[in-house]
Amino acid sequence: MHMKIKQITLYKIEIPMITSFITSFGTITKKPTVIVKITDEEGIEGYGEGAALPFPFYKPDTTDITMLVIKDYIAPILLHKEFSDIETLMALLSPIKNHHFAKTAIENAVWMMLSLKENKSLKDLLGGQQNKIGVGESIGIKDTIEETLEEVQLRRAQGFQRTKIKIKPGWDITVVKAIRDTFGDIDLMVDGNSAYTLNDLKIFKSLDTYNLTMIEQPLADDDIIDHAVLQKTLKTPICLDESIHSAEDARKAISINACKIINIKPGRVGGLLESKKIHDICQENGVGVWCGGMLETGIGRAFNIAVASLPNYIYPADMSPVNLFYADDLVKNSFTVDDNGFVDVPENPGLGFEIDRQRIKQYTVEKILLQ
Ligand code: OSB
Ligand code: MG
Repeated sequence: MHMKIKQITLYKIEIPMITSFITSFGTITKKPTVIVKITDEEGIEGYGEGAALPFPFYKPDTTDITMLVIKDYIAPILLHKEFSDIETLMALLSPIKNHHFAKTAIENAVWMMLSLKENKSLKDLLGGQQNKIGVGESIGIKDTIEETLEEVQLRRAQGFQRTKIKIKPGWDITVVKAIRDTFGDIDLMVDGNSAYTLNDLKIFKSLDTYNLTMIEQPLADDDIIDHAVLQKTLKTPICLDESIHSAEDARKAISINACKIINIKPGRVGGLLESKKIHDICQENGVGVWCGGMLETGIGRAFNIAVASLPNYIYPADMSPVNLFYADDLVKNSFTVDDNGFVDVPENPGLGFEIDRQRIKQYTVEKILLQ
């Protein structure tokens, strides 16, 4: 399939959040995002999202850096250049180091374009096999344990399959204990977002007695060595998030037993193709994966849903509906979670959801046309 991008439109979007999301690295009260629209010579369009955070406290990238990298580095490489598939697209972008959120925005848009041109769903293009994916909620740090218990109760009643709570030193064992005491043996996990070190071994030894499904990214994002040391002392599987940027990272982490599970976020690893490669290497090594999120709008979430249909996505995804965090969405028929905690994987070509151009316009705070 020959593709050539004639025009890239960059939108910095800001939809008001209806609730803050508190993690060990900071509080997210505003979540601007980057939407790209690409147009080819036949007028076919693709949309993608680069869902970096507004600050460099999760990964070095930010929303503004993502805008800049697309404008000054990705667009000059890609515009009017012919390429045949996603592999060649990513090879063209490979001189740009990291900046995975920016690459993901473009890569997503090309997947959507390809899906329309080939008249095949994203799921089929990727080789997905699951028609629906299980979903859990990621619950931010709250002021009180009571508030946390209420949220767990509400989401469980709505069908969400597992509960993930954000932890930080001082907000870990007591919350886990309170949830276990109240809800018994539910599917429960914690996410440390790199807030701990090996000096906190006592905390992990205690968490290890609560039968958690996994402990997500307890230690530094650049330290798979210490994660391997920690994993050796724990029964609870460690899941890596921030430490994994590529299939190569996954291979290395698996080879030293730094984790037993990997959270794959397309935005963090540079798109769906790299996500699939990580999925494959994990599958070959008996390491289960699941789809994480970056509080994307319905556009970014659509790509996450598609890739999560691959067979080795065996744990529930962080796929809360967009309206849990935002006052509005950029697609008209946003996904919903059913009573059993499943989200349907679209079967139609393209994004699978209808883009709401009027909403994109309404929430755009900066627009750049590149051609
Ligand atoms: O560590 O998984 C994380 C959100 C922003 C940054 C990091 C993380 C998260 C989440 C939210 O946990 C998951 C979602 O998008 O629903
Ligand atoms: Mg995480």
